[in-house]
Amino acid sequence: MGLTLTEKILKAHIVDGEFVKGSEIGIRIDQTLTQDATGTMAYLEFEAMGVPRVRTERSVAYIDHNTLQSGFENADDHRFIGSVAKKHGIYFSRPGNGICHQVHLERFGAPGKTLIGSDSHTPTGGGIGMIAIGAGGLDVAVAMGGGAYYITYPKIVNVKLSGALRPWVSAKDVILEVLRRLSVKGGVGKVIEYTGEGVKSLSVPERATITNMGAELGATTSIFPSDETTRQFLKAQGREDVYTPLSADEDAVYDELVEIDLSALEPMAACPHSPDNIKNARELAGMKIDQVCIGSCTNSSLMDMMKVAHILKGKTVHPDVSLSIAPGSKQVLNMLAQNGALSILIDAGARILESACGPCIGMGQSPNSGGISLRTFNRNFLGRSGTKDGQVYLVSPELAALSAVNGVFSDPTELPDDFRFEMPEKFVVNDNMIVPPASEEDMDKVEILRGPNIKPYPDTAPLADTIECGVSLKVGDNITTDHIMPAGAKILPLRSNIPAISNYCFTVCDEKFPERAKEMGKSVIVGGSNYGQGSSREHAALAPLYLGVKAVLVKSFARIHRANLVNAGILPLTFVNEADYDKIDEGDILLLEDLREKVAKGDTEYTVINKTKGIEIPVLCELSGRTANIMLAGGLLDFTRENLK
Ligand code: MIC
Ligand code: SF4
Repeated sequence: MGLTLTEKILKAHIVDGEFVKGSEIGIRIDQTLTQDATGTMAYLEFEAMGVPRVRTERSVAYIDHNTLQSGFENADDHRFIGSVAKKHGIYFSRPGNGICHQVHLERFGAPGKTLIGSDSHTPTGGGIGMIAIGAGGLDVAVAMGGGAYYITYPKIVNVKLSGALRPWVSAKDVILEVLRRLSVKGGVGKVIEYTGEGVKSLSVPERATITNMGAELGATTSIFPSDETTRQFLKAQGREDVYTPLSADEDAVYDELVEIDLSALEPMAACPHSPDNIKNARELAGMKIDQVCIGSCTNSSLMDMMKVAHILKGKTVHPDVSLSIAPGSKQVLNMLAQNGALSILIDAGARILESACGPCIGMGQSPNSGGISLRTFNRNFLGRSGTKDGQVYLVSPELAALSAVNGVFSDPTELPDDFRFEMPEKFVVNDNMIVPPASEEDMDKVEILRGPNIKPYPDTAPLADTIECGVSLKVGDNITTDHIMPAGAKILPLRSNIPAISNYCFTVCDEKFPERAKEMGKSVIVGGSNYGQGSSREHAALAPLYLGVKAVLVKSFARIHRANLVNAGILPLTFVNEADYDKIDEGDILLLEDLREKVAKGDTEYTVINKTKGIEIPVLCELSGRTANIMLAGGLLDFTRENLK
């Protein structure tokens, strides 16, 4: 029986477990990446493990999320990460060099390699045939120390592409179509593998747009084959040596099939407040808009920017619209400057931002009250833009640019078919903003620079035998990590300080939550399905840990967040009968007994006694041998320390 591409790469990297669907496997990690908003914590964790030098083939620390520097905190974090990187063998991509995923694709990614990154959009690397997975910072720290990364051996979905996109229909529309069909939880436990004749018609940046936003499916990752297009892209980056052709076997067997005829697609938008709330552009055409933001790791390649420049050429941004543009990397910005396109953008009235995440994570450019904002980004969760009632639509760069000129939501397929873009034979390569680490001989001379806002990892304790405490919060379905641990210009600078950032935990849902949880001392959170979707931020587990949350009981979890809860030593529980969700209210006192014995024995069926209501509720706690030991130890940090001894 033939193998899928995913299986081929996983097979070449498996170091623990059996190749059986649904079981836990450990894979060797070739490359890691971190960004600054998750990086400080990841490097504190790495330091706590006591490994002197990273054991990966390549580890890179990027500074891209938190670049406003409105106080000393960000700059301190940047210096801390830079110094840790230098000491421990990690390449350091300085602020200004670009968004981690864009730069990693350009400068470091390699077909057939495994990459984990402390950012959920790490699957961008799937655009050149990598198995690239988003993970919590602690998992990345362990991988840097040479430890395996554990995933559930995934189901593999074959998204078979045929045809080619019509003019002004975009790679963004491909992933919006996949989201429309599968939903934000449709990818959980799965890898999305793209195959078929249609693949050939897509350039590497287009493929990367699709794998990047595949994160919104909840998928483990997404991957494209590595083919002649990949070779040319790598060659143009001066890295042809890392090219290797890779694809699934002809007779590979997939778990699911999704067929998409690219030529039948039309421009689409993900409407507020979920990436799977899809409408065709036609239905929205004419709607007045207030803001357009172009950029982010999803759509900030040279090709995207050239399309935008083509549409803006000789035009002026509509008087009622603010247009901001953030090219994804120094390479892209530099090439736009050299070929004159930057001048076209400036001339049209675009507000050029630095090559960083910026508005995507609420670092500036929040829309006006109730404002309608078209963004080429990947997430439009409630409040993420920084304006609570902001209405964010996720669209392609071409749709965004045309709408910015017209002042209303516009369908770009109305434009004349006169845009041609040839991928450059050579990109402008200058890695002067990537600082290599100190040599092994010099590493001891490097001083770690710690600012006063950088606080240690919260206290942990081995799993208690009994949990008896109240429900501090009950929330509904599709709770995102932006609900649990919001970001934005005010809160992001606190990422290195768990006591301080925990004061904002869940405040999007309930402003009183942090105070109440602290008063209760210990508590349980109850939630609906797909709890914790979105980002990889382990702060969404560390802040609850700091606030005394002992268990989270929900209908279902998103992958990375569940792993982060286990890593933080918080018990992840799911209802056996979803209807039992209605049998618990905020304030109820819950009791779980004999936990240590049950976890150690690998029992999965537990009973929650709702003492307030006098009822018993069956729940599942699915921990395998390894995750059970992590839980017993009080989290992955303690577990790793014990195992390193
Ligand atoms: C995001 O897009 O939500 C982020 C900000 O990049 C996060 C990481 C973080 O919260 O620091 C992610 O995607 O993992
Ligand atoms: Fe940055 Fe936005 Fe991409 Fe997250 S999704 S890495 S915040 S650009």
